[in-house]
Amino acid sequence: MQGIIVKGIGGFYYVKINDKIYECKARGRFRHRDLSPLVGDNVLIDLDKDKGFIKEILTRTSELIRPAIANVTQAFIVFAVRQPDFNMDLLNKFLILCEINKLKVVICFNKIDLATDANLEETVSLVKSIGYEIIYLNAKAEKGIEEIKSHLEGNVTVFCGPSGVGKSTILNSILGHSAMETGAISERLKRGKHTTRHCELIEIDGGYVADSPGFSSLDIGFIKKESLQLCFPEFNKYYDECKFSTCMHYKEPACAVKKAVEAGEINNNRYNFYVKTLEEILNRREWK
Ligand SMILES: Nc1nc2c(ncn2[C@@H]2O[C@H](COP(=O)(O)OP(=O)(O)OP(=O)(O)O)[C@@H](O)[C@H]2O)c(=O)[nH]1
Ligand SMILES: [Mg+2]
Ligand SMILES: [Zn+2]
Repeated sequence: MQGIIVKGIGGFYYVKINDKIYECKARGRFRHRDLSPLVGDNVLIDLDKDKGFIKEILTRTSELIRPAIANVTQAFIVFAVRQPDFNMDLLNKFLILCEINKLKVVICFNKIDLATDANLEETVSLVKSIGYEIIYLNAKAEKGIEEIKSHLEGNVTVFCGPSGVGKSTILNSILGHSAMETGAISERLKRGKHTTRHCELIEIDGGYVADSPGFSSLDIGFIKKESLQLCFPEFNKYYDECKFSTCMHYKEPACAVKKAVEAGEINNNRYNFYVKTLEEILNRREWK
């Protein structure tokens, strides 16, 4: 029988087949192959009364490490305009991971009720220059929720972002009830309390949505240096004009990407992040 893993807790996987959920264990052989089942995996299971065993994981179309989830088709990257403060480096890293996995991306700015005009404008113009779709929300007052809903059909959508930005609050507004636990921002630390502990898929009209635990760091060190530039979609239209076909847009002369940065067509901040990440990747290789 084939189903989809909607939740995984303490070595048990909850596999949905039609409208029933089966508690399953994974067969040991996955561990030998360094493969463990993920939420979102399409799996084949054997049933013994009501207990199930996962016997095969079907090929994944995408795989995220943080949050750990498979077969997602789109990511809503959620940040708050304040409480906790917006973090451009973290957004850049997550965008890279989404591009590597070829996911559709929507950037959500939540808590617009807390924004002072100046800080919102600055952040937004930086993010707009990248070119991704942006949705503004005040999830507590259910503002922006309809716009989110209009993107969900036919997709497996993960909501990700730092702790306390309001991912679970958005999910609850979409679902129309408090399915997810939410937590107030810590007054002392000014950040979330890491309320959500697990990824969980929830079926909605014509698709799935997943809440996920907040994160404060992401590892992108495994990316190949040649792949990195492909993760910056706004560089795309300039590649062909670089003098060298192998141009990394780094120290090479006659680089069209660098010219576009100088001309203000590509955002400086994004280019600097590209260079910083490229150098990290290059340095890592040297020491190996
Ligand atoms: N002012 C304001 N507060 C909000 C808004 N959306 C959510 N919150 C509050 O922000 C706090 C954190 O919300 P959560 O939904 O738990 O955040 P989360 O992103 O799920 O956090 P983790 O589960 O820790 O990753 C809660 O106290 C929410 O009530 C909003 O639009 N405006
Ligand atoms: Mg949460
Ligand atoms: Zn170049």
